[in-house]
Amino acid sequence: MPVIETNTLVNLQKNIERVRNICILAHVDHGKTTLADSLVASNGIISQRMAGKLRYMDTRQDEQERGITMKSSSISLYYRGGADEAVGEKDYLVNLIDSPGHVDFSSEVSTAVRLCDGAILVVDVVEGVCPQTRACLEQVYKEELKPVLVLNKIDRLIMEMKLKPLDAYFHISQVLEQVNAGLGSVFASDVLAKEDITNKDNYESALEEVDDSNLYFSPAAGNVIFCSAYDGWAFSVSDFAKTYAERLELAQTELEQVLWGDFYYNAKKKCATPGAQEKAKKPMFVQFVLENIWNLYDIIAVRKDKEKLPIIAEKLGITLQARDLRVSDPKAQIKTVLGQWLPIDRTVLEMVVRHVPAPNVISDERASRLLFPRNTAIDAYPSETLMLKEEFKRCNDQSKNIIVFVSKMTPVHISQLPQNKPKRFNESELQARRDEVRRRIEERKQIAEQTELENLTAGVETLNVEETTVAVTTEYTAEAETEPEQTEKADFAFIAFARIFSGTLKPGMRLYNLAPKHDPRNKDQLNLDSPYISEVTISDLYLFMGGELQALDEVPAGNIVGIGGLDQDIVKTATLSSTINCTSFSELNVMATPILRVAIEPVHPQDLTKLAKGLQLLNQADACVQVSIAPTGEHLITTLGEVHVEKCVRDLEENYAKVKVNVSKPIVSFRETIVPEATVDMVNEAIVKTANAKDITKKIITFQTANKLSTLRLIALPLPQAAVDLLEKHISLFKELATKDKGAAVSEKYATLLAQIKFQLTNAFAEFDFKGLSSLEPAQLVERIWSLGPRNCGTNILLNLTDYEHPNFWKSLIQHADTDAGAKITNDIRRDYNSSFVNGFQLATAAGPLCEEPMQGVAFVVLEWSVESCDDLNSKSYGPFSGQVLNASKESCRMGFQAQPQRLVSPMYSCNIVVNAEVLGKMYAVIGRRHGKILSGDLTQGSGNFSVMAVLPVIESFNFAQEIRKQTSGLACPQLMFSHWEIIDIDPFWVPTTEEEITHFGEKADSANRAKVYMDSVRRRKGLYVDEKVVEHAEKQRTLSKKK
Ligand SMILES: Nc1nc2c(ncn2[C@@H]2O[C@H](COP(=O)(O)OP(=O)(O)OP(=O)(O)O)[C@@H](O)[C@H]2O)c(=O)[nH]1
Ligand SMILES: [Mg+2]
Repeated sequence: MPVIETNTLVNLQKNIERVRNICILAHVDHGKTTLADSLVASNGIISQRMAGKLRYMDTRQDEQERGITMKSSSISLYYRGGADEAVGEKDYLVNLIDSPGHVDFSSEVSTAVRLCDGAILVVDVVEGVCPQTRACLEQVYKEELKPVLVLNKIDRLIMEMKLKPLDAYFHISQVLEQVNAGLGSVFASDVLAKEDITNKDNYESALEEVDDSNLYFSPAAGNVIFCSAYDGWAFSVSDFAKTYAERLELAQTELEQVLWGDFYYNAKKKCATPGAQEKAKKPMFVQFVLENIWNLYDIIAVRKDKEKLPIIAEKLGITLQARDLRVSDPKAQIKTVLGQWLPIDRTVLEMVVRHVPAPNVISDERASRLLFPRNTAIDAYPSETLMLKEEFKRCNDQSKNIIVFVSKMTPVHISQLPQNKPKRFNESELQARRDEVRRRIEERKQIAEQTELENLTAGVETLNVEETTVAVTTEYTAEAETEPEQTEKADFAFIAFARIFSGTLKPGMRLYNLAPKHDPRNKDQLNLDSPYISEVTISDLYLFMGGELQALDEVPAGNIVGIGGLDQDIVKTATLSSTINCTSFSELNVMATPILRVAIEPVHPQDLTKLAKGLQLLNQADACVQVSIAPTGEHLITTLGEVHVEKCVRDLEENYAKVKVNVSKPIVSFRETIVPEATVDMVNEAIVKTANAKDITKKIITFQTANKLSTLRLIALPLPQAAVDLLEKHISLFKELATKDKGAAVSEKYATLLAQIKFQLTNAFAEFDFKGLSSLEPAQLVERIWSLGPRNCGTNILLNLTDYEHPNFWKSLIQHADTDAGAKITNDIRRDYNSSFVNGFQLATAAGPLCEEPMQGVAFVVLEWSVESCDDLNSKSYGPFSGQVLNASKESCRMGFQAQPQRLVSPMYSCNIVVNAEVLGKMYAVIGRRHGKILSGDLTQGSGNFSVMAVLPVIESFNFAQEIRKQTSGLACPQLMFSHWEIIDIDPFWVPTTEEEITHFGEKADSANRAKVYMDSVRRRKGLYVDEKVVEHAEKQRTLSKKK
């Protein structure tokens, strides 16, 4: 295949109907990059023979070394349709983005998905649906992409698992079912989330009413490909339907419907009949498809029967070169034979072109979702903005309104930029160069002859040699001097990875960069003085070709493009437009939140400024890293996992900061909570409670402000788990509503959602044990919620049971933040100190007493709050009264918390590990040692492997992957993923009290208390007081020196 000229691609960019933007998604190692290789080879960029081995899209050195993709990268491919009538013999441009499958780089997937209209979902048929596959399905659904399913690594069923065609068929059907079940559950949860489930009857009807017939993957619907990316072949059922239509005397379209599924071929009646399994017949897919492929593998790879090869080739209608027949490697031969018979590039690209819509086919819903933020009413936008949606849907390259979305900033070494690369010469320039070189050689020859003659006569050869060496050295040093200066400038340029949604982009254009807070509904913001609008200049445009870039003169709407010159203006994502009436694009759907934090410091303190600069660049280059500075002055990076930390450190050391750095042990966040009194002690003996211990009033805190003019009484109680889960689930919603622009109306949808949450919270409150302190109904209690904390959105509740009437929490979320949310106008003096009280609660919940970590699941029930009205409130001796109220509220919350049994809450990772029976025991041991729990460990059907699902505390997870790999001789390779928060059910302050406990643990309970160890490590890190004795028994210490 000849290399495709850039011109061909550029011309196709203008023909919007012929453009397709797609990404390849899958779980790690399912074969995305291998598949991309085959498609790249179809454009002659790499050779067919090297496809699958080269992994062309993995351009980073560590990607090649580790064999995993770490970033998403794009390439533009040319495809000429042909085989399919719908596609026709036309030229197409396919912009393909390869994405990483490792969970640590999942936000790179989000950046890719946003720019595309379709996705190739790859699933390894042996491993089946894995956690990231589900996450990808969710992304595809949320971004409304048209997916195509590729069932990859079919060759492993033949060569590795040695399955018979019929068993393989059942195995593949199971995998397909799994994928569809995954898609179904994403779909169901979305439908249910939209419905109003406060009405019980709705629950059933919601799912029944929606049409999901087009949702699923099915070979008959033509959106499933069977493939072996490594062996270079792939087919869809229509390929075989075409071949067999004539022989079986059936119409091709009819055959497509029955070739997959429970149909067998009735040779007598010459028709496809359903019920193959019931009648113990061979399904048609086995008879006409799988058996053929199994046969070829048997002849070529198992029996290595070279004589049969030419006969097979003739039957399949392919030509084999003499060289192909001589090759001794059976894998290479498979690739030649099956690759020609069922070419992977043609099958995949054909399906993509047919299935994935062109960029100008954007549904109304998708356009609205991209352009308008979720919680706002669309009607409130000015007509200019609403009109943009129409242009956006048409994807018009002639439009004067330009809309561009930048999903990430890609670092590119400046030597890779086309303007810095040596220019390609055309033929006449080349000829001129050749002449010039020839002339110079002639000249040098003459000079050499001349000098030789002179030297001979003068006899001073040695001197001459010295001179030349000197000359060479000076030249070299001159070069060496200039080089560091260049690197000082900037080694990397950041190229914006973007898609044009409307208009045509040209270098030199000036556009507005619209910050996320830019809102055209707000008239005050619709002028250039708005702080959310800045102007940027487009300096260069590029076409992404894997690791290479090609300069472009203009790019029309609907295409993926690289934009230069925005380094200083954009950090991660941005919306660029020629009009300020455009909205800022909605945020990317993130699949995972970064939780692994490490502190970074330079080995040599003088390099600190370089490190700070490097961190800034890293922040820009990596979509999922968060860079911050701790209050203690440490530089922190928050990442998605260990592999991600390694990548960031490598980038810092080699590219961005160029200094050696020390990386701290990971810093893990904890949470603090309280639990109901234990009924059994640490040795499982029932605790007999004294009347005193049962007395709940002992737990009520009474606190007075310093000037004694305000008194409050409160108690801390553990919230029911259902309520905690509910609040946790909706944290982002509360956050969004709490920080929303003042005056902005909330959309109808959000009001319904809040009503639903209120309803569910009422149900959860039914379990709330108030210890007889309140006789209110759950629904009334929900109304009495004063605030959530910390930051107005956490899982802790401030509950007001006093006679004071607080501003209604629920109404304040929906309405204007400044109005007193429906509360009656009162002259209650406490109203003036309302915010001080709430802020005290916010501060207390943001940093608990155990180790200053946020609280979780605590209800602070205020039983009394009085303020004596008197002129002396702000008297000088005690400071402002509002400050005193804040302090009183904060301190009493902390004391109330301490009056209850306290616990640490640890973040937990979940991991899915597939191992064989031999190493299962070792793996259990590793998990047990790290205080993990096995949730399930089932035998996977047909493979003798166990699929183990486990959870383990994040703090115990360091080097877990490495240890497991070592213990199982590299057979198991777990991926850790954040799963949930779990209470560590050990009192950090526990000391043995009952007789049994003392017998069991000893008086001092020297065996380490895990919760205390965690707590102390956090306290030590934060420089808080740690209650520990360095020397326990000083008098018992003795010197073990020999007595003489
Ligand atoms: N047997 C077999 N191996 C395959 C096939 N496709 C890919 N592989 C192998 O699977 C491994 C992973 O392939 P990659 O293409 O790097 O997988 P990936 O999905 O890009 O992985 P990440 O980018 O890290 O998520 C490589 O060792 C490939 O050689 C296939 O069809 N058959
Ligand atoms: Mg890859």
